[in-house]
Amino acid sequence: MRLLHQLLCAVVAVAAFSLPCHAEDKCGGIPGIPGTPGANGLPGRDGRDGMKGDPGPPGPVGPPNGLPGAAGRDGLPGPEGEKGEPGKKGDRGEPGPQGLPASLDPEVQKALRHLKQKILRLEGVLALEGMITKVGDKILATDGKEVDFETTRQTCQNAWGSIATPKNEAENEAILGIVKERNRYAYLGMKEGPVPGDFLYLDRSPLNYTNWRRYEPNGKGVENCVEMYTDGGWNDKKCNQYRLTICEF
Ligand code: MMA
Ligand code: CA
Repeated sequence: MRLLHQLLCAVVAVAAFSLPCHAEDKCGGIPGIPGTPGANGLPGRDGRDGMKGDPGPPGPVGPPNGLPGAAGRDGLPGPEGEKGEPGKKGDRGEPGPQGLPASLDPEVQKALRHLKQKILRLEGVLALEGMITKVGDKILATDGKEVDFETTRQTCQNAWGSIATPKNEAENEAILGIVKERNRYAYLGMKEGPVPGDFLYLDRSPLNYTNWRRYEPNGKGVENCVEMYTDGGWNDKKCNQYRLTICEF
């Protein structure tokens, strides 16, 4: 503003200095000295807004007792747990429809005939091979071992049989066949009872067949077991001898 003012004054001064004279006296005088500068003008208008400043520094950490955040997502499933206790037994089911008695069921009867045939064939093979002796409904067999009475009993029981017990002459002869073949005495399935000289089957029932040798039994109360000689005769004998194992089935 001030510069513009000075420029204007200079123009006025030069213009006045170079004015042509028109033959008057007043013309051609010495220009006067410039006046004093005028007073300052009014303030100009505001300038444009400046550029946006940089973001300020982060604020201070908040107080420690802030509210907890929302719960996180569920984790992966854990390993399988141990097997639980068995549940309670269920109620009994309704009874099934009435079936035929096995004795009248042709299917069952046919199956039984087949089984019997197969078993007979197997017994035939075993008898032919000398592995068993058939006598009546009994089958006799030996493992060829000589052991005491209790061991014989246990061996036969373990084989789902019992120690050979002759209950008639045919059975006695069948056992004798094995005794003679092996040329070994064998214990029989009987023992002295509470009465000395009185022998019983192992189920404690009285003997209904005997084949004592002459003068036997003679070991009253001392010889509690019975052995078969190689002639088929019986002798009461102590139970701790080693005798051929013969079982019946
Ligand atoms: C042995 C013994 C007895 C048996 C007699 C028969 C000497 O005893 O085996 O049990 O009665 O022989 O002579
Ligand atoms: Ca004796």
